[in-house]
Amino acid sequence: MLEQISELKAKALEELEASSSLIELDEWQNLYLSRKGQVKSLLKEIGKLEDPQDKKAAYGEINPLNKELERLLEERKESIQKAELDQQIASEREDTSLPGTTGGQGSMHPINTVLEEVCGIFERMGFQIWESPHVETDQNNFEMLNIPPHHPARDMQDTFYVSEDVVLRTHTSPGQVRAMRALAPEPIRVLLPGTVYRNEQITGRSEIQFNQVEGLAVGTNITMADLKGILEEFVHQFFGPDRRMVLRGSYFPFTEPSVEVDIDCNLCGGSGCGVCKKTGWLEILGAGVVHPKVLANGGYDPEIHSGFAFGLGIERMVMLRHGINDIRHFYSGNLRFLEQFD
Ligand code: FA5
Repeated sequence: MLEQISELKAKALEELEASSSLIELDEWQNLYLSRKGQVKSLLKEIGKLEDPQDKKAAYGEINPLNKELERLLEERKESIQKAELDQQIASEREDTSLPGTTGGQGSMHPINTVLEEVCGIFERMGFQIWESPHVETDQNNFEMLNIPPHHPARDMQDTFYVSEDVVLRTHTSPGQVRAMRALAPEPIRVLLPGTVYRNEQITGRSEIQFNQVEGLAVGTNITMADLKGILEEFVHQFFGPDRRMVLRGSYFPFTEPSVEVDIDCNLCGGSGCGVCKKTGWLEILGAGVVHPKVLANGGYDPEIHSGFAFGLGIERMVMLRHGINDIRHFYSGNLRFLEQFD
C-alpha cells in the first residue's frame, strides 16, 4: 500500500508540474482530489486493510499527501493566473519606442482663408464684425428690405422655407436691419459675414449654400462716392493695385440707386473669354445707397441719415483669385483639391 501511495504521489506531482492552464488544473483536481478522485479511492482501500499497523502507516502517508496536493494545487493556480495576467498586460502595452504614425496635418479651407482676409481689409477701414442668425424671419429676410409678399424681386432669390414665415436666410442683408435696430441712431460701420442658402440649381457658378460678406455704413452725408471709394480700396488691396473696377447700374429693392461691381477678368486680361462671357468683366458684388424705407425700418430718420451697403460672394472671390472654374470643388471633400491650398 505504501508503494501505491508513493507512486500516486510521484504521478500526481509530475502531472501538476506539467499543467499549464487553469483548465488543465481543473482536470488534474478532478482526477486526484475530487470525491471520486484517486486519493479518495486509495483512502477507501486503506480502510479495508486488516492489519491495524499497516492501516496506521498508510493513513500516516496519505493524509499529509492529501493536504500537500491541495496546497500545491493552490500554488500552481496562483502562478498560472499571474502568468496569464502578465501575458495580457504585455500584449496590451504600447511600445513607446516604435516610430509614431502621423494623422496628416489639416489646413484652412480656401473659403475661410479668403473670408478672413476680406474681413481683415474692411476691419482696418473701421468696420466692425456683426453676427446675424442663419434662420431668419420672412419679415427680416424680405419685408424689412422692401420686398413685400408676392413682389417679383422674391424670384431673384429662391428660398428654403422652414415654416410659412421662417426661412434660411437667402442673403446676409437681413443682418442690416438687425444691426441698425441694435445701434440706431448712432453712426455705424458693420460687416456681416456668413453662410447663406438658396434653393437653386447647382451649377459650376452657383451653389445652394455659399458665403457672403455684407457691409453697411450709416451716418450723415454718406453717399455713393463713399461706397465707390471703399470698394476701390478693397479691390486694390485684395486683387492688387492694377486691377480695374467698374460700377454697373443694377436693381436691388433695398438700395437706390443700386449697382453691381465688376472687375476686369484675370483669365483673359479683359479681352473676353468663356469665364467672363466674352465681356472682359466679372461681377463680384451687389451694392447701393440704402433705401429710405430700409433706413426707417432700422430706426434711422432718412431725412437726416443716409448709408451705403454692399454684399459680396466669397466663393466667387476665391475662384477669381485662384482661377478655379467650378464652384462645386469647394464642398466636394476632395483632398487633392484642398491640399493645393495648404
Ligand atoms: C444679394 O444677395 C444682395 N443681398 C447683395 C447686396 C447687398 C446688394 C447689399 C445691395 C446691397 P446677389 O443675389 O447678387 O445679391 O448676390 C451677391 C453675390 O453673391 C453675387 O455677386 C455672387 O458673388 C454671390 N452669389 C449669388 N448667388 C450665388 C450662388 N448661387 N452661388 C455662389 N455665389 C453666389
